[in-house]
Amino acid sequence: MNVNQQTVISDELCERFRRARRVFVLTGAGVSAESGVPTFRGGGQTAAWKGMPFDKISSAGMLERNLPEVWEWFNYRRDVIEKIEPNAAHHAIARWQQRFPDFTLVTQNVDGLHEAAGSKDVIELHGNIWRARCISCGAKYNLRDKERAAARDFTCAECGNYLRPDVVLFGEMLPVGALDRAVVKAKSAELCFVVGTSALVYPAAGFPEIAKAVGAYIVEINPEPTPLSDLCDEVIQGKAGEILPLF
Ligand code: BJW
Repeated sequence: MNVNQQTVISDELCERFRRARRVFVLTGAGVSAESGVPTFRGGGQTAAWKGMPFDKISSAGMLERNLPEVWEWFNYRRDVIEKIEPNAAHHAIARWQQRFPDFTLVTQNVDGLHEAAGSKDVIELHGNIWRARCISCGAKYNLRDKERAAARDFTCAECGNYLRPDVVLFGEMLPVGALDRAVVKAKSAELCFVVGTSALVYPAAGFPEIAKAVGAYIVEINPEPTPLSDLCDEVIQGKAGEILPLF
């Protein structure tokens, strides 16, 4: 194990951060936790909806069996997220984009808070809760469109078939373009931050391994250890909103 467990940033990391050109950041639900978005796992708890674990309700099987129930779960979550603002972690990551010549932000989050903080070209691996997609023709709809969202009319204006949330559920393939871009960037990273993810869900959890294999320095920021902690060069145990603004 090569873990420097600490609550402050080491001199080595400061120096690497100062000199880095190619920086790769992978975020998960923990980066939005301090904004008030519930995580899926962590703190010994697992999210559930009406007693159903989230990996059942957010699954390809449930979408086939009970699309209205899936919509109810996502409508509920949009209602929660709508009132929420980006936090200091989202803002720090948005600033990093200005600082590094080659900066990549890959998020597993569907909440859109990185964009709200000003991040550009975010690779959204698991889609976005503010979009719907036709199950038949693939037409996409912006659910920030108040009229459509208020009507909760989830049928396609193009072909009349059902819409579904434009997110990647368990057992579904990730958007190929997003996955390919993330792999290419992970393969050229010098410095890789893994922030607020339990690192249990693949393929996202594989990116730090890819970056490590090409010699990148891997830094994890999380209040709890994860299966990736042992791979990391530094583990900063703490909240993203408190640690990231220190850089
Ligand atoms: C803080 C904090 C603070 C708290 N500051 N931190 C290889 C091996 C085994 C299985 C597979 C494999 N490859 C693929 C699979 C199957 C599956 C998978 O990975 N399963 C594992 C769980 C075993 N993967 C898939 O199905 C993916 N599809 C795929 O690979 O297709 C091909 C294929 C299919 C089937 C079989 C094989 C291949 C798709 C995955 C889609 C994930 N979708 C979800 C739901 C999205 C929609 C929705 O929002 O409902 O995405 S699941 C859920 O987990 C969500 C998240 O993006 C994802 C990751 O969670 P994340 O972000 O890590 O959050 P948490 O809650 O888990 O952790 C929060 C962390 O924050 C904790 O560590 C806290 O400590 C920390 N924290 N406060 C910093 N303030």
